[in-house]
Amino acid sequence: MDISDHVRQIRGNGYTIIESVLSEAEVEGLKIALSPWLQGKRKGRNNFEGYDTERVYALLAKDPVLAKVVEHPCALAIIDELLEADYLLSANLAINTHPGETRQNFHRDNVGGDGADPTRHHGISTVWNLDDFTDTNGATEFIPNSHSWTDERPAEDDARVVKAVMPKGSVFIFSSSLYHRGGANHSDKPRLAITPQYCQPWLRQLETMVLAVPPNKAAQYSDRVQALLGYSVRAPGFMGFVDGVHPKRLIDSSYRGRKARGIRS
Ligand SMILES: O=C(O)CCC(=O)C(=O)O
Repeated sequence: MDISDHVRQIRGNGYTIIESVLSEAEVEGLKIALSPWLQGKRKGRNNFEGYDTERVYALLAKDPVLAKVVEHPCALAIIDELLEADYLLSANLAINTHPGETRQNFHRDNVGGDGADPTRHHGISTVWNLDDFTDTNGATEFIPNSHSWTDERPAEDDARVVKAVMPKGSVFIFSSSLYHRGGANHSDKPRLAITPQYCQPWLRQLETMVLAVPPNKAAQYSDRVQALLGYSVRAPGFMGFVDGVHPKRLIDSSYRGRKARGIRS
């Protein structure tokens, strides 16, 4: 399938899967970058986050290697076709679902609250699996076509549920209006994934990214990643400006200041 097939698939069915995008070495590099944060201390605080699931937020403040999936051309080429120019990174977290974790409730990402129109793409979410997603270890579950539902809600035992079974290094890309949930992990090993989620430029981001990744950290990233974080201005107009100037000026001055003080970014 080429990009237009994936775009058609997401518009039509709400999702697509691209298998084995990342090499073995890339998957390993991402796991190593995450490992200091996955020491069993960041378990979820409620049923949604999962009491047997580690969640690590603000990933781009933790290790620059983790930007690989945020700006992966394979995903962005598809999302560019589905969201408006200047779209943003809404959330970017790692989810390590441990054995014994139960399934989440079905939900949509970035719907924008009650009264939002679920038939519009408010965002596109991605799930990059760093372990194989199998029938038993908690692969993301979803209901095909549910991105276009206006009034219908899925029952938790809905028979139409499909699991995103895929070999590690793959990406599941879906409309944020698609009903989905993390599955239950009945296996004996944790299941790790990174989920960068993107939203329209007129929506509030789930994570306040310019605080999560302040200018001195954002300086090390590409222009594209900086723009996705929110160091950008929505054209036409100047939504997002700061103190009368483009927010990237803050990065540039922070970068210059750090360089002058001999600090590596
Ligand atoms: O862990 C997963 O597979 C999906 C998690 C999810 O949908 C969420 O936390 O919003």
